[in-house]
Amino acid sequence: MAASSSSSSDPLPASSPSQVPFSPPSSILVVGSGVFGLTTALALARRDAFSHCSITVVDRSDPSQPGAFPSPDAASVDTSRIIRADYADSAYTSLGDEALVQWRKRDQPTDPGAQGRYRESGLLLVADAAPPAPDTGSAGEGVKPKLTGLDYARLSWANVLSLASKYPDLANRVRELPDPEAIREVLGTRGTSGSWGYINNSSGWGNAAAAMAWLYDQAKQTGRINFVPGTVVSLEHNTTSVTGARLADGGILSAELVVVAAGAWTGGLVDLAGQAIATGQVLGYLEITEGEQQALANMPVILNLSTGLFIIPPTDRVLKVARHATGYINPITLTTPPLPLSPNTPPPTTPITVSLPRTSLTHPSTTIPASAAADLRSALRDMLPEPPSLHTRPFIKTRLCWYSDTPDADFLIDYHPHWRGLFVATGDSGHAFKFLPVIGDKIADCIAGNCPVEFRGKWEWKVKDSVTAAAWAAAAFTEDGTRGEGARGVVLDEALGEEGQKS
Ligand SMILES: *[C@@H]1O[C@H](CO)[C@@H](O)[C@H](O)[C@H]1NC(C)=O
Ligand SMILES: *[C@@H]1O[C@H](CO)[C@@H](O)[C@H](O)[C@H]1NC(C)=O
Ligand SMILES: *[C@@H]1O[C@H](CO)[C@@H](O)[C@H](O)[C@H]1NC(C)=O
Ligand SMILES: *[C@H]1O[C@H](CO)[C@@H](O)[C@H](O)[C@H]1NC(C)=O
Repeated sequence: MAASSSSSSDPLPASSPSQVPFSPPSSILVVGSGVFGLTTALALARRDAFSHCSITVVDRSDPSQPGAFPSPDAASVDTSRIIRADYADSAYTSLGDEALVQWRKRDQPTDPGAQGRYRESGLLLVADAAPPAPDTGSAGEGVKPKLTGLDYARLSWANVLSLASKYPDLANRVRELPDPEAIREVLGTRGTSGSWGYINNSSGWGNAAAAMAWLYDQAKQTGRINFVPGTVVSLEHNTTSVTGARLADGGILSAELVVVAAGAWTGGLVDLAGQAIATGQVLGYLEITEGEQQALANMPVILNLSTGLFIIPPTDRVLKVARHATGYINPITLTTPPLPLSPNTPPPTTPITVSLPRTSLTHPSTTIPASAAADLRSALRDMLPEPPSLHTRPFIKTRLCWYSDTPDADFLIDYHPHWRGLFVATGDSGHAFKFLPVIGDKIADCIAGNCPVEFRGKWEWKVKDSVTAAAWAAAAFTEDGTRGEGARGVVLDEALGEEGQKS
């Protein structure tokens, strides 16, 4: 069944503002102050069209409290995120390039990339020739063909070359690494390497927590945003419309338009119909010496698209290694069901289970599976031959970072097709941080009914009925070519438990 031929409930006129003149609501409630939520609030606050609209941001972390924001278990914490325009999909290459123009502004302390928020260390992408990823079948309508890491790297290279034709000096800053020998030379490795790759000296990395603090300052300075600390437990609605959000303390925040930007937690509030699920991705941190810090200070970011393993240059004597892969799921049976797919959806007959984050705040003893720690260790050996002293050094900390993953890694930024008064901005798929300087304006454009042409279709709410939802749920795991070849749908508890039994 085509997604558009929904019979259960016709899309409401108010949910497709491109067809009717857009008139800004009198009040907007943004649920979540991560990259999507906070940039949206800031962009709206700066727009004349919204000058009579009250803007409220609710989040469980209170940004006015030292150390509480960004929440230590949110996705945009710690000191490093890859910032690249290197994408297999040219729409994201252009958006990444737009973001990089902003990140490179570093002259004034308030510029996005100033005070160490962005560093242009270069990015080394490598991949192995591998058999195509197995087709798990039954992908939903509009799901992109699956790419291997090598496909992704080659498409990304083509997109970088086409950007280079726009920026002549870029041509001097990217170089193909056509064979293992060339990769080994750049890495300084003697042993393994990918079979193909390239280096782009015009990409780098950003300090996530510092950038979020900067973003909060920008938002606060508008004087237009009301920040409310509180944990949203459900959305309030009547028979046609979402009307607000209910907080854990029983309080209710009402608004004409609710924008849910709750990252990996979104599925607990809104039935996303298989379009996005929470996956936990592993990270490890090593403490290094001052000498090691200096030796590694000028290394590029290294990303192996065949495994999803990557290493970011160290800051303050901490080196981070991580795996951007299919991750772990954490199925939770909800006591309060999420907002159903449509006002006409019959109430669930059995409790609803969705994958939701399990973090260091809710479960302080959560570790990462030993096999994942071993993978992180192998990244250190394969990608960072010098200094060898790092290869056996224990991690000072490991953690899970929770993504809101979509099958095609496209974001989910759209009005809800069946509920009035509801807009969602989620589905980060673990690659949204880099867009921090520009994404809020794109989301605000979508709210105003002007989704950027190149993202129409990609960012839209695609699953409009339960039949399509079932097909999407079957294809739940991100297959965009950046996630390595690992198993899909591994349950965190089982991965931890099996190892517990083994040891
Ligand atoms: C990238 O930068 C590194 C370090 O500055 C340099 O050695 C290398 O030649 C550069 N590569 C390209 C392709 O510009
Ligand atoms: C990237 O991963 C592949 C697959 O595991 C491996 O063969 C290759 O050596 C890795 N390359 C680097 C540079 O780590
Ligand atoms: C539901 O709430 C919306 C927004 O407040 C309102 O416009 C609409 O009239 C309400 N519908 C019903 C049936 O109460
Ligand atoms: C490498 O090159 C582009 C072009 O400057 C640059 O914007 C970005 O930093 C990197 N990634 C690309 C193009 O994919």
